[in-house]
Amino acid sequence: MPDKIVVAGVSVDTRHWIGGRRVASGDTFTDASPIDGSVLGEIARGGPAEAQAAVVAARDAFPAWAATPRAERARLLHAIADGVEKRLEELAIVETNDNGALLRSHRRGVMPRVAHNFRFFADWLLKLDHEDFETRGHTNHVSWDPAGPCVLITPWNAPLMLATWKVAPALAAGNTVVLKPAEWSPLTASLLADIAAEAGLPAGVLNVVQGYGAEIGDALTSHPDVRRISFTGSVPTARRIAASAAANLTPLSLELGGKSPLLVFADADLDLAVDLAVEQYDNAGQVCLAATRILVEETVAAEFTRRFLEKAATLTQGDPRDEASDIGPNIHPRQLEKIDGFVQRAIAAGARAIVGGHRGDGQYYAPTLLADVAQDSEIVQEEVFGPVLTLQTFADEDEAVRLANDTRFGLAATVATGDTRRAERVTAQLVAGTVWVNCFFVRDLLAPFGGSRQSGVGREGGTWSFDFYCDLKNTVTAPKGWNQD
Ligand code: TXE
Repeated sequence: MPDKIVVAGVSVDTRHWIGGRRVASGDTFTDASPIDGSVLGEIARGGPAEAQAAVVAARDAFPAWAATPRAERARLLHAIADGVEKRLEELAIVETNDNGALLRSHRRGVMPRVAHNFRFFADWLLKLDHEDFETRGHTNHVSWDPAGPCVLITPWNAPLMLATWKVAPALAAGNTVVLKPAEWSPLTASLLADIAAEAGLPAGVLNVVQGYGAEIGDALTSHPDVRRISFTGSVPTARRIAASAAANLTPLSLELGGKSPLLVFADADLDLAVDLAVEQYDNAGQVCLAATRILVEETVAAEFTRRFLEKAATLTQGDPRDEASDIGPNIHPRQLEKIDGFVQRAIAAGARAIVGGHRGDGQYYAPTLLADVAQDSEIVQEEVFGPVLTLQTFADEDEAVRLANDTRFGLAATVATGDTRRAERVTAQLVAGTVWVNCFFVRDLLAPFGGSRQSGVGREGGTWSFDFYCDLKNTVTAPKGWNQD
């Protein structure tokens, strides 16, 4: 297996990055591009041995990194952000070739945010306050202690973005990291390892292992030296990880799927509501937050649908490297099959495709809107993770809230209304980690992010990230002179 492959002119190392060294595996897996199915290269296929080596490297590097002054840790994180910005175009083009998301989004939105993830947590680290207070003359000192080696397991829908949401706060907190990116999009994690090394991050502080979750995952998540596990991905995999982590009661952060609603009230700006609805096709629908259940007040449903059709007809589906494209391919032939399975079963059960309802060419799926769907049907209850939306109507506010909350998920919800009072009433009743009113996808790292119900456990962002990645310690010191003659 060659140690490096060239993707769109960018050289990417296909080996693991463990303890500051590139490490090959005997076996490999094939990484293909969703754009045209072409093989990008063979990637090191890690298993228990690589998991063990990476956790040991992280464990050995931990004491020195934890003891590194905060200002120095912050400086190194800013240096990584500089490296991301310097190689922004390379990261953008490699990510697009690897996961099929739009190049223009990677260039202008995602990769700048990747750099921001490092800067934000570097700055936050410096603001993190230790607390002191007194109890009957005794001093309480509450400190944010680094927890230890962290295993971070990430998905393919926004590979570097979601990886760095975890890597940046974990490193800032003084922890060491083993990052396992998804096997369908392994490349930018390898570039991140290069960037971190160039920035001067000490060996073993960030390790990257590649491979199939089923082969390397358990050895990582059941390892007794791992102090935190953070995972973004599917609910079934989260259950396996939670079971594996239970052996050592390793604390978990789980960011899982969703089946979020978009509630459109008759008093809403309908053009805005339609824009919000069509936005759900972004990233070919492979967004955990996507509001895939569109709930519209009966009286405006016909007009909403008419405008939706008009707007959807303006979308261009095509090569994600083309600046003119709005919707790219789906990640993998298996994902495409899964999406089509959901749609065809829904149609067989009586759903009506207002638009789409079928595959496109290659790995593309036609943007789809399905009406006449029952609330308890699979298409309304299960996460599709493709460009597939459902349309339902409601008679009044109570019914809107009831339908919105009738799900095992609770990641996000969006409300379109022109009535502030209504917005307050409705948002107060919705079960969701994030609720947007007349907007979507506005995400500040200061805010807590995560899901209720089966959409996840824990919150990421701002202080909440440090809550998770630190061991909070309270040290109580007796008053001077206590117990002394
Ligand atoms: O995800 P997995 P898959 C949802 C979405 C999608 C479905 C399936 O509905 O259609 O999940 O996607 C690693 N121990 N989301 O199967 O399996 C795996 O290698 C440890 C929502 O690709 O959850 C990868 O790195 N790790 C979502 C990561 O888990 C294991 C994003 C995610 O893969 C493992 C992705 C194991 N036993 C999918 N098995 C979101 N919330 O954004 C797998 N992995």
